[in-house]
Parts: sequence; C-alpha cells; structure tokens
Amino acid sequence: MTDLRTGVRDDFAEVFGREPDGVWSAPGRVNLIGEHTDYNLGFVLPLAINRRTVAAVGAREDRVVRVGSTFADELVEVPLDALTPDALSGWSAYPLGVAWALGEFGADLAAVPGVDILIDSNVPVGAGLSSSAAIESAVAVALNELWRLGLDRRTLARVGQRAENVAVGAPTGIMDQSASLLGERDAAVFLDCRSLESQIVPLGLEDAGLELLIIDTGVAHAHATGGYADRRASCEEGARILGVESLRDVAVGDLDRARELMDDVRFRRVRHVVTEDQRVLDTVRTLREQGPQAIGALLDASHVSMRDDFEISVPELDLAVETAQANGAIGARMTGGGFGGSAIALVPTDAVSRVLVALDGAFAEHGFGQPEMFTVRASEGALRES
Ligand code: GAF
Repeated sequence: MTDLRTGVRDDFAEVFGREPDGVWSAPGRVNLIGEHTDYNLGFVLPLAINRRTVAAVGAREDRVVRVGSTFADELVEVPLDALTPDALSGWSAYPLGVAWALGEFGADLAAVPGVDILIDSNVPVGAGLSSSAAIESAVAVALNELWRLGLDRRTLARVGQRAENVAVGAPTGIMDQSASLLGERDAAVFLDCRSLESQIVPLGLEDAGLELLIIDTGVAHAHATGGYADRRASCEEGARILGVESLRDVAVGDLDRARELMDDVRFRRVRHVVTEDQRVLDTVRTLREQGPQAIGALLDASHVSMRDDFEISVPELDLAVETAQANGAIGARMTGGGFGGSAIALVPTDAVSRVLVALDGAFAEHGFGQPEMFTVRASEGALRES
C-alpha cells in the first residue's frame, strides 16, 4: 500500500510536472452474500478488501480535466464544459463519469476548477472484485474534497453508480460503491439497498481462525453486456407480474403464488432473489449470534441458488466451490455478478494450503487455466492518504 501511495505521487509528478494536492484511495470489494439483490432493492453484505486504487489529484487553473493511469498508456483530456456521458469511453469513463455524475447530484460544475488525476491500482481487473467501483470511489472522495462539495458517502455511492450506469453503460446496482466507500476493517457492510441505511457487522475471522480465500477463475466477465442485464430485466418483469415495486417486496412465503403466475425460468430467477435476501438476513443474524464459523451453510446455499435458479455460474466457478468445500472450506460460493470472475471460500487457517493444492490440481485435471488465489482481509473504505 505504501508503495502504491508514494508511487502514484511520483507518477503524477512525472506526468503532470508538479505535485498533486493530495492522494486518495478506495478499496475493491468482495460480497460475502447477497447477489443480484441490490438492484431489486434488497439486502447485501459485502466487505471492502485490502486491495486498493489510489488517485493523486491536483486542481488546475483552467477548466480542463486530465486523467492518466498506470494501466493505460494515454492521457485523456476533456474540458469540464464538454463533460457529457456521450463524450466518454474506455477506462477513463469511470473517473470522468464520476466528475460528470457529481453534477447530477447537486455539484455546480460551472464553479469548480479543472483537475489533473493520476490513477494506480492493485485491485485485479476482471476478477469480480470491483476494480471499477474502486476507481469511482477514489475519484469521488477526491473531487468531493477538492471541490468542497460536502456530499456524504451514501450520495457518493450513488454518484459512482450513476457514472457506471450512464457513462460506462453497465446497469449495475449500488452494492460495489457502497462497500468501497463504507467498508471498515474486520467488518462487513450490511446494506438495505432500498433505504440505503447501512450497519457495520464485525466479522471476527481472525479470532475464529478463518481465512477468506479468493479464487479468481480468470474467466472474464463484463456487466455492460449480456447476462447481467438479462437477469436484471427478468427480475423487473417478475416484480411486474407480481404487482410489486421490486422483488424486495416478495417474501419467501409468497413463492407458491409466484410459481403459479409465471413460467419456470422466471420463477427460478425470482426465487433466487427472494431466498437470497433471506439468506443475507440470516447471515447477519448468525454472525452476530454465533460468529463466522456458523455461516458456511448459508454461503453454500447461496451458490446452489445462483448455479441452479439464477444460472449465472460457470463450470470453473462450480469447480472452485466444490473443490474448496471438499478440502476443508466451511463454506464457499461464487461472488459478484457471475458469468466468470471469482469464488470465495471461508477456510480454517490450517486448511488453506490443502485447499490451494487441491484447487491447483482440480483446475489442471479439468483442463482449465490455473486460478489466481489469495486471501483478503476486510479493510477500511475510501480515505485520504496524504
Ligand atoms: C455486480 C454489480 F455491479 C453489483 O451492483 C451487483 O448487482 C453484483 O454484480 C451482483 O450482486 O458486482
């Protein structure tokens, strides 16, 4: 982290020929449980991880925004007055989309100075760990402070989501930005995606002798296209058929009626969301009453629901989950939007090496590319570094 923070200052000086006004950072996230529930206005339980994006930012004397990064060999320059979603594309749509979206949430962009932004990150891209939300959140807290906007974190999460929905074109929910902005060390963020009320839920993994293992399958996924948008549309249609504003308004006890009103595929999409909301509530209660050793079965059930009902898993994710479970994990599930990306496994510390060896072997045996595997800790959300 120190390297990332000092490195981005040096990079900023090299690219822009001066010192930044400050360095801000924001983490990636993993979702412990509550998948595809956020845009259905239900519950999620993500955590911020110890992989971060850093943004060095300096105000300019004119009204131009320039953004560079260590991962793309280009400097993108847009006058603030020409900052519209249509003008944005590629990786820079994330940071520049945030600058635009701040204006949608009350910032007077006609009254702020231009900025130079330099971004670096150690959040793996395409792993389902929200590298995009980490960029959005780091830039959002930086501009909020430099432009003296005074927006609270909940609003900044909505800013990041708006950037992603409109400037990037991915119809994602509010979970990832909320985790990146609200996360705390050794805790998960329990978020009600309708009210946007959140509570911090201590995880106690270390005391319980557990590690949170990420298994990045390397199978690429993109939320701007394909299955994610299709599942979202399917849920909205399910809510319409049931005559409710969103699937948040459907209880597990209503599922029999739902089954009668829709075809089997749509019913299973609805059942995933409705039961997943309940699993989030059960997980929060179990964590508080019994600790993390007791949540394994809920994680396992979440995976089965995503595999069989929501149908967003892929063979590599299923193999990761089954292999981890068979070799000592107390619970495992795919995490994030699906169709690729990562699985998580809660593993007793003394079983981690066995699980890693078994996963390596299983992926090789199936002819899949080797997964990237590493443990993460729940970490603090976005902050000013220097
Ligand atoms: C992606 C989206 F960005 C989130 O909003 C959420 O819907 C998640 O997939 C699925 O739970 O990470």
